[in-house]
Amino acid sequence: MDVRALKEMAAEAALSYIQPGMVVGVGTGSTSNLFIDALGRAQIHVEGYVASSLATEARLKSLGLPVLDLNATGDIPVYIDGADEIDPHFRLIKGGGGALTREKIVASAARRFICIADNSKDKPALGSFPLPVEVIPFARSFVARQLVKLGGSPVLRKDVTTDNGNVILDVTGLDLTDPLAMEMRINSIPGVLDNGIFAQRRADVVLMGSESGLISRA
Ligand code: ABF
Repeated sequence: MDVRALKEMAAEAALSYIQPGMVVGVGTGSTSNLFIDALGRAQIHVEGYVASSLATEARLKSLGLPVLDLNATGDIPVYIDGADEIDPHFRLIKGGGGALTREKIVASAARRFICIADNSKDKPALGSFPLPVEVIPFARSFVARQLVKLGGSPVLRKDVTTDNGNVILDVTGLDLTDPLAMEMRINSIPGVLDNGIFAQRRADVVLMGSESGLISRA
């Protein structure tokens, strides 16, 4: 089975968490795109979808799926999104696609966060994937120096401007043995909008496609 088929297995399984009439948060990335395609085929009569990026909004709309503004919805029953790394406690690294801030906002507004992935994302601990940090351009250099003081090696992601008009620093070398502490520490640097550690708001359910079938953890 190729990786796409494993992602599709997880994306299809996530459909069972959606009930008619719900507001559903939708993530960003290739696995989320497969989930959106599955939504297009399933045509569940939801109230609408809250998109975690402009790309997701465009894909939902291209399939005729109704998109809602987060400011016009209350709490969201369920959020479905992918990840770059998943640890055994359902803490995540996200943001390889650059949409981490809106993803964290929608995940935090959701009562349940269902993480969908192929099982290559299953890790004993976080930290091999470079940590994305969204930074206000004015503060780029200052924030990079603070990240070096924390033990990291930040690299500016080339030719990327986020949906919020910011830049991304991809950081290797950080000690993520306490992901929650590092999430908070990085977010306390002035100029950082958010970072891709999802420890404060972890996933509630993990659905992973694997060669031996769907792995479902809750
Ligand atoms: C988003 O998509 C991101 O947070 C993460 O970077 C990425 C997951 O990668 P993919 O689904 O493309 O494998 O959820």
